[in-house]
Amino acid sequence: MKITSNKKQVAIIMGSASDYPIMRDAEKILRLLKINFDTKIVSAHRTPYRMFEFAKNAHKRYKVIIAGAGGSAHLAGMVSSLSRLPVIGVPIETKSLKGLDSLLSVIQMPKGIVTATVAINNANNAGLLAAQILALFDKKVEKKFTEFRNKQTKSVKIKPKK
Ligand code: RP5
Repeated sequence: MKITSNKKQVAIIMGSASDYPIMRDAEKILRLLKINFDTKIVSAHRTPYRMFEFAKNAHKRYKVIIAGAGGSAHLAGMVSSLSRLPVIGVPIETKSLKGLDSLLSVIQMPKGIVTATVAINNANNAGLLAAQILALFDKKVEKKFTEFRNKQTKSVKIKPKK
């Protein structure tokens, strides 16, 4: 008997719809690697109860969480504190401080609670890191990720075009 499941491998969450143009890059790379995901808006400040509910139950549906936020970007850290899943934070660029505020908010976690952090706006790399985590125990993802890496390596020319 086939057991159907609505489980997804990755949750992509973001503090605001305004983060979506950047967070789409995580969706794109996950799609390329045939990794299924859900995408949701979950704000640490504007929807704290939604964030709590999401984070407390995330391990029932997902294996990795990608969390993007900008400015006083507490989403990834707070979700890390509430969930045992690995959380990858994406600091979103801001107008006032160019995303340095977001970067420091996401990366400077206290000892004992971990958030992996990618470069400002680099949701693509968050997707890749999620894939690398999944590849540890998922042969299909491992194969897709290795193919991606090999293709990328081959695409780098030895000489720049004149
Ligand atoms: C953060 O505030 C969001 O993650 C977003 O990056 C930033 C601005 O949000 P909006 O004012 O555009 O909704 O919470």
